[in-house]
Amino acid sequence: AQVANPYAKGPNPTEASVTATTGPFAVTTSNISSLVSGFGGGRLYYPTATNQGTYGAIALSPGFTAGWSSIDWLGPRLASFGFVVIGIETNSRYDYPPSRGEQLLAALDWAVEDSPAASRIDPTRLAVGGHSMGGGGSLEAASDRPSLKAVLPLAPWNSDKTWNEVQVPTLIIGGESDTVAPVGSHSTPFYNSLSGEKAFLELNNASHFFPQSPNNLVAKLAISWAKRWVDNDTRYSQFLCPGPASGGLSEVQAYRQTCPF
Ligand code: 9J3
Ligand code: ZN
Repeated sequence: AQVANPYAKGPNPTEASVTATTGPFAVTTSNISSLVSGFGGGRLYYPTATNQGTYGAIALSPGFTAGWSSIDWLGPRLASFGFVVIGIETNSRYDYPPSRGEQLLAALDWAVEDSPAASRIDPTRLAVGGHSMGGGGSLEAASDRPSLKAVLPLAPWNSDKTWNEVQVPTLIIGGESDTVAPVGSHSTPFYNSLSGEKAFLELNNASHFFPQSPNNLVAKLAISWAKRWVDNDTRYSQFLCPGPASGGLSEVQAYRQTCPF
């Protein structure tokens, strides 16, 4: 007989549910003081319900010179599917990826130990992500903390092109027309070097700034990646394997993955 997955939560997903602007869980939001240790504060999003078991937590960093507000649509979007999300401000908006990686880990530690959502979080199921240098920082975090369950780099930028030490499941999303972190010199070599389960979505004609606007395809894959690897919820594999098709009028320039998973 099949053993129920204790981490799976919410109804069986459909194409409509994973592209909807909100998920099944009501979300509580609060500001994070800039006086916290190791990162610059930000905003916390967590499912209000206390009868769903514990939640995984995902820390997200904006890019160079940007604040959390630049990508804040992702906070409630992910949290409403059953995750605690920490949207960070960086200590300085000029911090580079190694610092952003440390700050993402500090934000997870704060969330688990000191945040209003601490009692809701399963400290063994944590993830990171971010935009540009924040995405590059999420790879740094995964390199430093192999116990992470998932990485979500969006238009990632890093001067380090080689991440073979990273075995944490990683979904990279890049833009075909990104001239700041071109996929050919960032996302593609990052993806090729990763050693664990991975997927790479290249968005047709998208610029470096695609993560700064709500996008149903980005949300669908990010939610599915977090569900699959943070919650071990294989009900979401259908959106990752074989994954979105390219060609014609598709938003997809290319999609690669290491399915089945
Ligand atoms: O976080 C980013 O948008 C990084 C792109 C960048 O401006 O890098 C130049 C050093
Ligand atoms: Zn490296």
